[in-house]
Amino acid sequence: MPPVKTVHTVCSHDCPDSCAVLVTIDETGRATRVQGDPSHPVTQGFLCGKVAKYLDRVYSPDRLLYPMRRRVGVAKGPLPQGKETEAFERISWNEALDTMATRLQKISDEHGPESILPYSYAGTIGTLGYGSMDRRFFHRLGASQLDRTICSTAGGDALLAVYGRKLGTDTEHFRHSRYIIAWGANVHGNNVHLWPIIEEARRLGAKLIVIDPYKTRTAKAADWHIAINPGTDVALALGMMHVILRDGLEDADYITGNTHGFAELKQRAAEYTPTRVSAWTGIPAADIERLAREYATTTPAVIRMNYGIQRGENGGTAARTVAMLPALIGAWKHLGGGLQLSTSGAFAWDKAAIERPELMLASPLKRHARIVNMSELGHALTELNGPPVKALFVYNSNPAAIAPDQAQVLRGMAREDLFTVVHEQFFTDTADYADIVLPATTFLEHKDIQGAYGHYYVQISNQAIEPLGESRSNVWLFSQLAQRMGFAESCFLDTPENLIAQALGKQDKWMAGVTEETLNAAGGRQRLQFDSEKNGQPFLPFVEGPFATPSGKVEFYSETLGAKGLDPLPGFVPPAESRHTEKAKFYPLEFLPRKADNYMNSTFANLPGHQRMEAAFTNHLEIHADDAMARSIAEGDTIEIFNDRGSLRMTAHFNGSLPRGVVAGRLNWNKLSPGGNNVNLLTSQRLTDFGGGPTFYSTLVEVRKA
Ligand SMILES: Nc1nc2c(c(=O)[nH]1)N[C@H]1C(S)=C(S)[C@@H](COP(=O)(O)OP(=O)(O)OC[C@H]3O[C@@H](n4cnc5c(=O)[nH]c(N)nc54)[C@H](O)[C@@H]3O)O[C@H]1N2
Ligand SMILES: Nc1nc2c(c(=O)[nH]1)N[C@H]1C(S)=C(S)[C@@H](COP(=O)(O)OP(=O)(O)OC[C@H]3O[C@@H](n4cnc5c(=O)[nH]c(N)nc54)[C@H](O)[C@@H]3O)O[C@H]1N2
Ligand code: SF4
Ligand SMILES: [Mo]
Repeated sequence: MPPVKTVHTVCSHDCPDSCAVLVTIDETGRATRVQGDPSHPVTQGFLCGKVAKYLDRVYSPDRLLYPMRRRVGVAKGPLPQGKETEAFERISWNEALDTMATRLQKISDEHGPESILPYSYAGTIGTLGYGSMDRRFFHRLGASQLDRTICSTAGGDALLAVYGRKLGTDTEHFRHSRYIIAWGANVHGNNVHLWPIIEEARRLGAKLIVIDPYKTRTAKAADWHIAINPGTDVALALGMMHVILRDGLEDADYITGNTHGFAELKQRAAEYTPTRVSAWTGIPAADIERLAREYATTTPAVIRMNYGIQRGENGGTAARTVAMLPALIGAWKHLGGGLQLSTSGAFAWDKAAIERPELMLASPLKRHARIVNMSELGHALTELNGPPVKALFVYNSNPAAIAPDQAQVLRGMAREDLFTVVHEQFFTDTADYADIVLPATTFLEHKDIQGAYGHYYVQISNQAIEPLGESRSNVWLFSQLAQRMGFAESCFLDTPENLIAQALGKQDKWMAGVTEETLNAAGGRQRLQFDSEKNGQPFLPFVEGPFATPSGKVEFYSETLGAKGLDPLPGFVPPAESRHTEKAKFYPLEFLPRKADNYMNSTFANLPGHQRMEAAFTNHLEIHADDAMARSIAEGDTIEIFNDRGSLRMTAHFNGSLPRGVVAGRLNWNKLSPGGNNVNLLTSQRLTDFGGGPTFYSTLVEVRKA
């Protein structure tokens, strides 16, 4: 059948790229093709392997299509894949909404509204789907507030401490770079649209350096892979500063004009000689010297720091220290120089208008509700008092699989006195613990508007097809539920169109004039309107001040962090779970519980096509041959990997991806893992030094033959 229309949507998965996706619809209203929009300057008409197969996900026979209720007498806990519905019975949306309204009201009356905990993250990063009507609903209810720390707050707070705003070198400018460092950034796996731009720069002579303990596909393709010991980036960055300052390679003009605390930083960096830094990082001193000198003398130099380096115990400081490097050498002055962690701070959504925090004052609490850190979910469900959590409302997330210290999380979710609702596209590990499951739409089935954390375009994502079955969007769900609960405020009647208009309402000058209509007229996408570009000059985010920090300068020294009892200067503290500490006597291997290249965190792990692409790594433990031999482990052996928190069975592989002392496994669904747990059984709830983030990559383990 000939296509009847093509609709502009945006991939809403939690990925820096926010690809423009064109969906072809046939006469029956069915989507027949998804393809990248070739006119998008960054995403350039191609989709990653995960989303190129997106129709497999949308039309999967396993889609959750109807509201369901747990059958009486069926205990909460893991269900075999494909058999989940046997534990549930189908109900109507009416009944689901009534049941939820009644239960939530009762729990609120008996235990206080803060005993209700929403749990959501970035199943969709669409502005409405990520946080709008849902926030209004939970605020009005007086539910606990969720601190959404699970991914990026350590690095985000680091960037704010140094520069005051989450901006970075424009992705498109990487093509002008001559020295590109991918620092804790798996570009090929997690940010693939930067890759062709890096390749373009390399054709013009740029060098690519990858700093990562793991030999990623990115590292394999690089000019130089530096396999750093996990958790030691602070030391490496200070060692580079040591060399740069010792040899006078800093940019004195930029430093004098734009920075705060240089003298103190210089004194601190003097302590970090390449020899000392080498002992911590495992990088030869000569390589530290070379890296520092090449970085400081090749112009333009850019760092793609991604969130990998901030997932350890000193992750806030790691991101903060690396972020200072471009200021030290004045890299921000050059087209193609600088650093990118996230571009999200450029999109000035009117969050207050779409989330309405003042609704908390209209709740029975009459005040702002307590804040619960999502990275401590296990603790929240089993140990928190005043009041204890009695209802858990999950959407946009699969905490049974992705939250750290899984044994405690699952113990909490298994509580029969906990009322759990899960709004999902599939029967995830979390849905197995639900009292009520609700079917959610995919980005093809609802409208949204989206920025990005890896480029500077705002995009409209139009609804391409009708919702499958009785699936409904996040906005619809929380609007309906609010009405069931009798919340009279008119904001609960807002449509997606109203919400989009409100999100754009503040009209920050970079977004001024952007509306749903202008976006559609422009083919679905508009570039942010940077002042310099209006004058024909490139957008160089931190070329000059004033900066949005307390001093108005780039802060090498932070009084703000000092006032919180933290070191105002960067300094290296080895993670408690690392080879440098006592605990390593018992658990001598550093474990990287990684993301899968072919899944998106736990998303896609249940789809056969994606499983085939990922098969070479699924439930594998990657280990150095010497570490394996020392434990009498042969290639392909079933091993047990364990620490105080739990034990997993995996298959050992020596593929040269890791240095001695470091092992790696990948995220999967629990119910698809032997033994019923994934790598997060081994991770801890310890938080990062600042930013309240999780510390997945600071995990010590031991391995033995099973
Ligand atoms: N294919 C795919 N793409 C994804 C995702 C996915 O799951 N799969 N997830 C998405 C999400 S939610 C995010 S936040 C982004 C994240 O994208 P990235 O920030 O790239 O995330 P990670 O894969 O966690 O970490 C990047 C690299 O850091 C390395 N690393 C670990 N510890 C250290 C360390 O101590 N020092 C250094 N220098 N490197 C270290 C890891 O080995 C890894 O290769 O990717 C997004 N894109
Ligand atoms: N060991 C280890 N653990 C990790 C990480 C790691 O690298 N290693 N990475 C961490 C990071 S960076 C992150 S960001 C988190 C991610 O953790 P989560 O945000 O929980 O991410 P996903 O596992 O992708 O689960 C998202 C779920 O949302 C659902 N969903 C998608 N769209 C919608 C929608 O519109 N509405 C609703 N209601 N649901 C929707 C999807 O079906 C999916 O099941 O995981 C963290 N956990
Ligand atoms: S997951 Fe990332 S790379 Fe893949 S289509 Fe979505 S935005 Fe693009
Ligand atoms: Mo993330």
